[in-house]
Amino acid sequence: MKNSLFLLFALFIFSCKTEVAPPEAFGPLPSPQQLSWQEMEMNMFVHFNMNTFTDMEWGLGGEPPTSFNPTNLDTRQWAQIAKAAGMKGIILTAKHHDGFCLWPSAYTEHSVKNSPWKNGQGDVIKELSEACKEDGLKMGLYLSPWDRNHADYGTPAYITYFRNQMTELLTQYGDLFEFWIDGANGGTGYYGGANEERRIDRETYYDWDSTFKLAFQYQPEVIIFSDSGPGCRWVGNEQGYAKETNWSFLNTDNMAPGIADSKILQQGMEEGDKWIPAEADVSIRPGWYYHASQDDKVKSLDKMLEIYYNSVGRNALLLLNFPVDTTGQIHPADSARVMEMANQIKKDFEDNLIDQARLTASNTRGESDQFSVENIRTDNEKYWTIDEGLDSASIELAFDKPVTISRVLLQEEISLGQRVKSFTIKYKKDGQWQVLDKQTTIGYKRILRFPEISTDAIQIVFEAYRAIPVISRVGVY
Ligand code: FUL
Repeated sequence: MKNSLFLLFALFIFSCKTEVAPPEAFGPLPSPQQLSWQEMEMNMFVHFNMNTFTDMEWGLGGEPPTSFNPTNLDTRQWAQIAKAAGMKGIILTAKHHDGFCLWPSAYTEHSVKNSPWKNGQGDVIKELSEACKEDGLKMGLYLSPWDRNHADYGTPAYITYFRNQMTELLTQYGDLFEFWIDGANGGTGYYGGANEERRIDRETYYDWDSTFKLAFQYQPEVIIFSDSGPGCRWVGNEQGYAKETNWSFLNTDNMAPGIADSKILQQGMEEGDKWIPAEADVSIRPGWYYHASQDDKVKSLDKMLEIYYNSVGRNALLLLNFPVDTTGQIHPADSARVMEMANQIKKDFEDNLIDQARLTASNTRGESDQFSVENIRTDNEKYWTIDEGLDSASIELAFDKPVTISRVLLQEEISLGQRVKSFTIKYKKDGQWQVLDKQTTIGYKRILRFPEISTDAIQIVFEAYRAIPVISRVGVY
């Protein structure tokens, strides 16, 4: 009897040791759709529409549909470039501010159906959806709320029109991963021939809550982009970078599409009550639309890499725009540049030196293998975390032979929340710890770039966090 009690007790202790409870999720959390969206990391944006043919950035709305006439439209070419460059989806301007529709909408004559392209029988959205499917890419669409063509813009009738168009796009082309709501809204325009200035109340005119509800009725999984989400938020600039401190939280009181403080959007809100991660949009050229005069103004490789490191490397998704030209294809200068960028990124992360490191941690949750620091080596579901109540934690990478590095990559397990507020990276030089960098947030992914150093040990100290750090991956390159 005594023996069996002892055995039970031993079993109890043993099971306590092997089954340590994982940390509880903390704060606002991403939905499963937001999680998969974040993992896309880099997507293609395509600005191609009436402006392509009028050499404009913002058409006035009175352009004749006959001006739209690509000579050799090839959405497969777009998809192949996106895929080759490692992008996972394509978002196209189905309708920009000038109101011209790339699909034969039943609700307007201002569309491809009255253009000479394919004798009015064409549908660019359909062609893109097929190309994306063939290449395993996801498709998203931009539908401008501002419409400088429509006679009813500014009245309630236009809201019905806008929702009808949204319904067409969300029901006729398969799954959309993202629906893009731009903030520019109101001003002068053609407006069915009125040629006047019209202003709307950005907060109330669209009754966004009801409009989004309608969108979710058709596609419950779609990520809706706008200044204030709800799926993801504008990063607050069009240069393609987030701030170093970048929280995926936002408090959207007093915000709406087109109403937001861009400084806040660039870094999120540490105390925000909703998970609304940042999307950094930027064009590979100065303009969003194609202008032959910008053929020699494609961003340099250095600039492109800076954009990558300042977006993907700062907890944002990169939406890289290609101004498709009048043939209907991506210009060779742009495709060449994005491939240079993709190849360089691949090279930058080819050789992860963590493979050669011995890892130790200041603490491991319940001393359990389940939460071992070994988990940070690879990109899997497992992570390293610590016991509750500790107010600092660190990990150390030791190398038998000195390594030369110029990048460190960190990832939090964001399904459990974004937690880290500040961390310091140190490296050993002549037997002494030196500070390499002191930084703030991590989030889904944080990459630090710095001039090469040679070292035989690296230490990452997590100094402040909203809840104990949960680190899914570390890489050194
Ligand atoms: C802006 C628009 O006004 C530009 O034309 C472009 O579409 C850009 C992505 O968003 O707000």
